[in-house]
Amino acid sequence: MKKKKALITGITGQDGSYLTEYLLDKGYEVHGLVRRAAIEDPAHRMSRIYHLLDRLNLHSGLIENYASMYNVVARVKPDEFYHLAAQSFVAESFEDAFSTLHINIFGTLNALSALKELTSDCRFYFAGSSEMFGKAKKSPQNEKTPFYPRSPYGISKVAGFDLTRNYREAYGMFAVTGILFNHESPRRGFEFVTRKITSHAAKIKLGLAKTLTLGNLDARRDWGHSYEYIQQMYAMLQLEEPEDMVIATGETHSVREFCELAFSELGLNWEDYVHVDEKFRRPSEVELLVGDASCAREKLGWKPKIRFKDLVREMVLADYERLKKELSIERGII
Ligand code: G4F
Repeated sequence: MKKKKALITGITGQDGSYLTEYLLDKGYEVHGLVRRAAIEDPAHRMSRIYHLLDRLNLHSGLIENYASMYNVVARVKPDEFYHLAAQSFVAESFEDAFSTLHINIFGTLNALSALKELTSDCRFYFAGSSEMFGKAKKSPQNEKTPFYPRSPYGISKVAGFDLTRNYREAYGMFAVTGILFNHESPRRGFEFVTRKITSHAAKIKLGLAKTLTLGNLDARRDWGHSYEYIQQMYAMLQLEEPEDMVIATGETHSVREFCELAFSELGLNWEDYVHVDEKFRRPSEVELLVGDASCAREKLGWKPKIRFKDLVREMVLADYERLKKELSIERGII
């Protein structure tokens, strides 16, 4: 049987790397669209997929450039397209709203438009976000909850959601949005609060740092594991009918609770090390997110297995072991 072809944007990121492994295991031919700079410096910029490079097909280009997108879609003619690439750091979207909106909105429009022109049977997944709910009027949030984005990033994701729905309704394409709540792992970028906490807690334990400075400790998020979430992206594209869906654990915890747990895993009291600085607060904050994933539970059989406590433990221990190894190499012990 002919191998199915998947094209992934954002393949070098946390979700992209797990999804690539998952699809390769399923026998897919996997293609990725990456920036030229990543191909020039694979050890650093492609560290999450470095171990997979000989099993992948990478194409250089920019998602925000229609010609790049058109060319790669024409070359690959994918069966499934996972559009994960974005400027995904909410705080940065306040600093540079123009780039965020440009990359995120045109990236999605370019992908949908190229697919419509070249291979409209391809199934399309758009990485939506719980940030679209923003200052939500009700909790928990589900597919019927009105959007109230609180950042340029959130606004760009609402636009991507609407574009995806419009291509589905106007052209009959199988195009869906996964409204994923926060999902983390040891592969998470260091700028996000969870990884910032786990990497600093590990550094403090090893004597490599003294303090950790954060912003709003009261913000609450519904945190799940990336590896479980990418499986739901795949499952959404295997349904008979296209449908947008919330993926979440249904539990919410504060940044403070995350700190408490992460530090205590390493035998530390977080209050001795964590400071607050206003500069890490956002001009407009999303205070509380918690998802109602009953639709995914019913249609995909979704049930999170990795709980909050296990997620925090996995992340903090991974950072501790990584830094310990780096230290030993530096000191010539191994
Ligand atoms: O980890 P965060 O930066 O993630 P945020 O803003 O919730 O967004 C993430 O999840 C979304 C899904 O809902 C994705 F769409 C998005 O791409 C991204 O992956 O911040 C979480 C919370 C915020 O309320 C923030 O204000 O932590 C608070 N926080 C407090 N101190 C901090 C810090 N966040 C960061 N990054 N750094 C801090 O020092």
